[in-house]
Amino acid sequence: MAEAPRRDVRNHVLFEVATEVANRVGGIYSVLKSKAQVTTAEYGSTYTLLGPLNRASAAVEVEEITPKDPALVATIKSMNERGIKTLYGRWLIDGAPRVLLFDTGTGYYKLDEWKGDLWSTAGIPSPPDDHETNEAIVFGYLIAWFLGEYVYHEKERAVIAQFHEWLAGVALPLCRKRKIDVTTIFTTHATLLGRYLCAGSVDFYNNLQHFDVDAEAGKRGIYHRYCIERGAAHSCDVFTTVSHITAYESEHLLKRKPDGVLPNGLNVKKFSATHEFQNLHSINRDKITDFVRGHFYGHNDFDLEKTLYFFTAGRYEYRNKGVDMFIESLARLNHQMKASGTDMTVVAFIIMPAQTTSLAVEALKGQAVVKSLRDTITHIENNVGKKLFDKSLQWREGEPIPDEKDLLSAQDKIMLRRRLFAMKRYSLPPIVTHNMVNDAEDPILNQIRRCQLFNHPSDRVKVIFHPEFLSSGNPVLPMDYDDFVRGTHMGVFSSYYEPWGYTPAECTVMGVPSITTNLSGFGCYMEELIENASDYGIYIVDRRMKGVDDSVNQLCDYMYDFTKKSKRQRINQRNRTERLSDLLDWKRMGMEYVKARQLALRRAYPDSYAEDDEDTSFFDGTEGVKLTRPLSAPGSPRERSGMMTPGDFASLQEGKEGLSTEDYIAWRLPEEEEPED
Ligand code: GDU
Repeated sequence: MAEAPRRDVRNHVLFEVATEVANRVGGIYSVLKSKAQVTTAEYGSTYTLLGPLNRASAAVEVEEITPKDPALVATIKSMNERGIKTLYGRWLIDGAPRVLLFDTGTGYYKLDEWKGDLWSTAGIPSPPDDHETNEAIVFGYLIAWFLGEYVYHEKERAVIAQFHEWLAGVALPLCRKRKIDVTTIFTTHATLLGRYLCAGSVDFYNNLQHFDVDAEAGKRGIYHRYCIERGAAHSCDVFTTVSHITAYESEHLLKRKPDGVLPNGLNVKKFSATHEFQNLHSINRDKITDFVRGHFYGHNDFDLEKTLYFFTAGRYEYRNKGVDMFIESLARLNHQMKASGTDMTVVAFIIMPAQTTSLAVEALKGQAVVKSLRDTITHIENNVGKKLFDKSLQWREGEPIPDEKDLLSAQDKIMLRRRLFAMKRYSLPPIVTHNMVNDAEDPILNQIRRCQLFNHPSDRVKVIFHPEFLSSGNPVLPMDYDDFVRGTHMGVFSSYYEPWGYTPAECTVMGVPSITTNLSGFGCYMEELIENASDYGIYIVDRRMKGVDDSVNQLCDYMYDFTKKSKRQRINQRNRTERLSDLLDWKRMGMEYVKARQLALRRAYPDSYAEDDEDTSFFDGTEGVKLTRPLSAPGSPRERSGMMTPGDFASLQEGKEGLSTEDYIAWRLPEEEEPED
């Protein structure tokens, strides 16, 4: 048989496959969307994201265009002719990457055939009633179909397909079995079993090596899903995950050691003036304050100038996201603040979507009564102003100057009196802004009840649970998430299970200090990278070596110390936090994706690389220095040479150097520093 022509590895084509392309579900959407700009800058039109078609969100996020790549045109045409509907277009985000979305509904006519095939070729079972798995199977078979046809039409260039998460992973064993001439990368953003085990009461990290994975998956009814995830991890050319902690977990739960770590970055937008983000903080803080005034109507007995806004946010995973610990620490903080006699107040927000029926009447009423008070006062202000003006015009020398007592009319007084009485309240300000479907059994509400954080006037810590993601269209708290984060003083993410954790990273690039844990990918990453991370507004709670009670106290101490900072100190800290954003920029983080793709090409097409060019491992073993103290005090840089690269920490494998460290986008923290007061 004639040897297949060698594919061009330099001018290769890149596909990225995920279920959250132009369709927000969770963190993977954030990865793809924020990374788009750097990837399109590198690949241009040879980069396409493949995902299932969600018509509602595609209508908003995608603009249809006509494909030009002849192989793509031929493949789409052939699939369309066999009944598969697709949408090709530009995703309307920074970078405007091309997307090809498959209507999985049009592939269901083959579901049974594909399920049988999955069992016979990969040994993966699929029960009849699991809709999510059925979707994953149809999507996976459509992707394998697409890639198979694409490489049949595209004979010149090498093709890389990168898959995110098990839901997009069914195509991986198929590509391997069918010997489709593509090279593949599988990136897991968590493991199924890890998420399930941690959500229960398991001592996860101390038992990772000992779990009987098949039995544990079986007990939780996710054996078939676990098979897909494990099958994907074992049949890709390059297996990666988002942090070292998840790499360790994957090695034990999926039984393959990842080839490398691809930490998540963000699309960092730099302001022309450094104080601009501080201005945004104050504008958005005022918006939150407006909400707080309404929420606490009748109980505005604390000084809003001396009030700090803390928050936690994310998908509702009570234990995994550390909400249990957050609320317990808030209770201790409340006690500590009361005991110290401080005049500060903390309002702690919990933003986690839960099942609700509607907004609560009390929450709506709060905003309404404060709004009518404001309207009435504006009206009175106008009346008073007009009267004062008229009286001043009529004034003659020798007469007394206009008396303020004559300015407020009887009618104004009645109006004001009405508004004041409307604000009388006989109950405490509510905890939750919505009517919950399962109020009595909701874990967050129950923990708040157990800790007795009831927004009593004597409480120095007030709690507000907003069981819906934020949006500027919401009548109670009309703010988008990013604006809300900017307006707060601190984010608290005391996660137990957190492969990466976008929320604290987003805080950092917006110059908002945050607390995270050394069980989160982000926390470990920052701890490795920065000496004295807390000076930069990155507080890391130890949930590995400490008992639960000690970790709760540590979290409480961090928050308590923060309440003692002066305004000036908080401003300085925000400046330092914001300076870290370059560390999280995709321009830097994206280099790990480049490395992964290089490794995938080398593994699939070793003949295309010169012998002395050989590279067998993803980790290049480069070591670097930690960032030192932000102030003039000397830091303690490690005995290292060269610059670290984002995936380098605690390398899982040592190997030859792949990309040289000079390839990394240079970053450095500015040295100037404002004086502390
Ligand atoms: N968010 C909103 N609106 C809100 C509150 C939050 O859009 O009102 C967004 C945040 O901006 C954030 C996302 O929700 O981007 C939540 O991010 P997480 O990292 O907490 O999301 P997931 O748990 O869904 O993500 C999973 C892992 C993370 C991380 C991520 C990407 O659990 O640790 O690795 O994949 O890799």
